[in-house]
Amino acid sequence: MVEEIYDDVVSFELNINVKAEKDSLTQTVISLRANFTAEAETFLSPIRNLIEERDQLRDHTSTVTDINVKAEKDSLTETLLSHIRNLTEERDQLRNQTPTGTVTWLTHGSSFYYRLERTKNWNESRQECQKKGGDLLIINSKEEQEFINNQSINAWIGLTDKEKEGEWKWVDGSALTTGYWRSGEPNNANGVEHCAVFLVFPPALNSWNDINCMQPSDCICESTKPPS
Ligand code: MMA
Ligand code: CA
Repeated sequence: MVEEIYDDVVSFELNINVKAEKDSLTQTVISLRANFTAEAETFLSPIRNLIEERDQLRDHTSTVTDINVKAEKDSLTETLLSHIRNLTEERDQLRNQTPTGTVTWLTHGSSFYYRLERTKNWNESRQECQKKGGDLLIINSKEEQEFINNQSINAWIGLTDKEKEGEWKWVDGSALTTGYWRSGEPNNANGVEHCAVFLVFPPALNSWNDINCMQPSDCICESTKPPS
């Protein structure tokens, strides 16, 4: 009995000691943790500042780039627009130098060729040519193709397949034998292209394209006598 009590007292004391030790260790851990956090903060805060600074620089850089690109674009646009204005003015002045109704013509071989600059669709152009005693141009030889090609004009010629798709005929009713089509032409784009035009750019012997007959264009007339 006495031994048992003794044992109890001893184990009670032991427990008290263990608890005290545990409490002190806990205190140590808490204070170590606090120190660590404080110390970590002294490292982290400069890094945070750097990250913030980097982000600000990034934003700034992209704004500066955007501004430069926009300025350059605006200035190029302005340059282009002013070129267009000048060219338009020049064209209008040149147009005005040729009074309406004045026809310039060229002789070549046994034909007279003249260009009507008032843009009309294919039928109207043909009528204009006929009014002047001719008809839309018919090309019978490579030599004639080269001669007209050298005049560098985008204009209707007397060639159409509007009666039957793919059957190209000259205005005198004869069938086309040798054509000077651009590569890929005639392609009857969108199924609406039945009249032939010269397309001077880029320069090539094969210079014809088929386009919509309703599109306005200049035209080349041909006649056996000077235009009336
Ligand atoms: C393209 C090409 C031609 C067609 C025109 C119509 C620019 O060239 O498809 O064959 O006649 O378009 O505008
Ligand atoms: Ca075409």
